[in-house]
Amino acid sequence: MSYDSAKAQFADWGIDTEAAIERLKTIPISMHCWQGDDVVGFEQKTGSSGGGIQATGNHPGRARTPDELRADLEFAYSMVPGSHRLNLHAMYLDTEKIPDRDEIEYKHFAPWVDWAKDQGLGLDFNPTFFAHDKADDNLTLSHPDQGIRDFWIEHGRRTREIAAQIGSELGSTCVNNIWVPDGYKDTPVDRMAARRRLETSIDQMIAARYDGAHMRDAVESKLFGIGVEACTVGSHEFYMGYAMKNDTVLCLDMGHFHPTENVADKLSAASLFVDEILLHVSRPMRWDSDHVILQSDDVLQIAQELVASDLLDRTYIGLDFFDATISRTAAWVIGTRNMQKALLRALLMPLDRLRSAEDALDFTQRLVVTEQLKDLPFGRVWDEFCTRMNCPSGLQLVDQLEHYQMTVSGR
Ligand code: RNT
Ligand code: ZN
Repeated sequence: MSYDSAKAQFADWGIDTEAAIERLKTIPISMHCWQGDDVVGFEQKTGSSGGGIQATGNHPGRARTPDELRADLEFAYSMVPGSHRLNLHAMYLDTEKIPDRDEIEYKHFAPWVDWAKDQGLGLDFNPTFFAHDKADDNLTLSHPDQGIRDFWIEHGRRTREIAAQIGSELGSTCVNNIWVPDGYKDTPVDRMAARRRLETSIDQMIAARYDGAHMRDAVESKLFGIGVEACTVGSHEFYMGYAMKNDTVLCLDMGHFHPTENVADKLSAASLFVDEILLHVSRPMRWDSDHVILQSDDVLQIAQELVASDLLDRTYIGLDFFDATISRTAAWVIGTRNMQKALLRALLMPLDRLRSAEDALDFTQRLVVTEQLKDLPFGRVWDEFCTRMNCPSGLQLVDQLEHYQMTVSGR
């Protein structure tokens, strides 16, 4: 089928494929650096990432240095249509002598910024509150020991300063996302004290003011993790309240809720009370397993909510998954393209027609239309988008992913 006949078929439903393609071009996705190396980072430490984060698998080709990671990223971005962002964690510093977390400075990340400028990428940032001996107890900003809290507060302060400089260098807001692993394996007696400590620590950490055009703070909640089954200090209620009270961005990770909760449903509700949302799009299979995202109902619904609730301009779309059993570059490409495909599908919905049916309580029409829409040739519009953006699709993509993997499998 030609693109023109696909376009005509959508036009019959009152849908403008050209407008959808143009809009899709402008939506950046923040690709997470940690998919490229199984959340290891460049601090030359051994051992697991801790904090209940676990990449499983041993596929050949893991990036071991910043140069290898950048090479992999350059390939991945060339397979993804449009211009996007990189989400960097503080443990991915690029420097000879590795400073401790409370000593990091902008200069340790400057090579990333130069590279991002060169590649035309935006950057986002994250303090790293795990994979460190001062986080071994799964307590950081809420640790009962003031000295440990101060260490992590200093780390967080520095990441904000770095993020602000990155944002100003690149002329693009750098979101600095705070996630801490803090919690208890078994039922604690003083949840309140732990939560008070977390609140006070974050207050101190984010006290310095930066231009919102350069950096924004985000806070990420979690239901539970391995090792913190009984209580996560930074729960959803905690951070929903924190973000509202302190005007930070609220981060919603799709793997951080009960598996039957619908994260898409939260977007309209939360966005009435916070200005901006950061998404960590992920695929929790039975738990927060961080599988590569698919064009699954959850992801389609997230995209649909962003479009239907008009939230695209105040939502930062980031990805958060890591799978070490498959090609790491392919994982990035598949996941990022799936997010874009979900957005394309959402942009190709006859929203006015569906809204009128809903307002008239004509739920039959709403259902018939949504189901009929599934037969429209979305794949043809996607291919057209890829062609216009000089990106492969179909068998060509399969070949190129396989070929690149072969070039790195000797690592
Ligand atoms: C952990 C959180 C967090 C991390 C990254 C590496 O459960 O999802 O976002 O995945 O910071
Ligand atoms: Zn996350």
